[in-house]
Amino acid sequence: METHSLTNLINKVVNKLLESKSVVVFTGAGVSAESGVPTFRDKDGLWQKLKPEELANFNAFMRNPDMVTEWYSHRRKIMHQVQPNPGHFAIAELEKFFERFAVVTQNIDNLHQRAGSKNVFELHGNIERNYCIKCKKFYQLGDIYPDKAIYCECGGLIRPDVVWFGEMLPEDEYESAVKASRTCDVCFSVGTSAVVFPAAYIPIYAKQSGAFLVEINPNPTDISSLADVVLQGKSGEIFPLIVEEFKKRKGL
Ligand code: BV8
Ligand code: ZN
Repeated sequence: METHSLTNLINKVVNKLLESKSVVVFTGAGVSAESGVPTFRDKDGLWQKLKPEELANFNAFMRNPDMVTEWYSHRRKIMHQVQPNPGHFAIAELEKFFERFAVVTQNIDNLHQRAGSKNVFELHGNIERNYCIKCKKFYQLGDIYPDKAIYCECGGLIRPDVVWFGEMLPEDEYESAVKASRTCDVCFSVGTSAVVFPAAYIPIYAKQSGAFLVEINPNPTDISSLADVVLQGKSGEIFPLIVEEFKKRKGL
């Protein structure tokens, strides 16, 4: 990890990108912070001062389906009111220049897809999808935001299709993400505290497989010491600078 000026570090990253064929962008809640979506562990935190582990888990849901259903409705409402930010758009733009490019996100907010990213692996699910815990029937709630538990015609409780603590990640998404991380030339870790596993293995596998690891985060994290370059700052400000310099160097 070097402590040159931001410009030097961005040039270092762009030099690497120019000689690369395959890129992975691993993202967490921080990439959506500038869109107005609250992160988990920053000071502004959640809607209630409960820990995510207390709300984002199956037992909490079975104990209090009304509260957890209302919490997800509240978060879905925010996600419907916000827009992707320049960081999401810059990631979507960079994808166009690489035949092998994957966004591996821990976010459930759909903002990467809304910004135009094509190859997105959602390791923790997507808040727009819901399903009945009994018959597994899928439901799209669209613009209804139930403030208490909702039930399927079979009588089963309907839950969000997100990965709660203690739950397995979607196998195919995770497998594809691990494969991409093991074969990429450059891996970005953007807006994540990298404390939740197994998702946080992605940048570690990339580094272990010889990728150039770039962290973009205003604060230090558990993987900062692993990164080849740490760009300290907001992703909505930094990622567009990287793409701008990259396009300039390609004469675009
Ligand atoms: C699993 C989805 C086991 C729902 C989330 C005991 C029992 C079981 C498992 C465990 C256990 N103890 C530990 C574990 C493992 C556990 C875990 O890792 N716990 C941690 C807390 C220690 N993991 C699990 O339980 C996983 N499953 O292990 O299953 C198993 C194994 C085999 C068979 C069966 C079961 C499942 C984990 C998934 C949990 N679901 N969310 C929802 O969203 O509601 S996790 C939640 O935290 C988020 O989804 C997010 O994905 C995750 C990480 O948070 P971040 O995205 O990093 O956000 P955070 O707020 O932390 O950080 C934001 C960062 O952005 C900060 O660094 C900040 O500086 C930065 N930032 C702020 N502004 C900006 C910015 N960066 C850039 N620009 C800005 N503007
Ligand atoms: Zn059902």
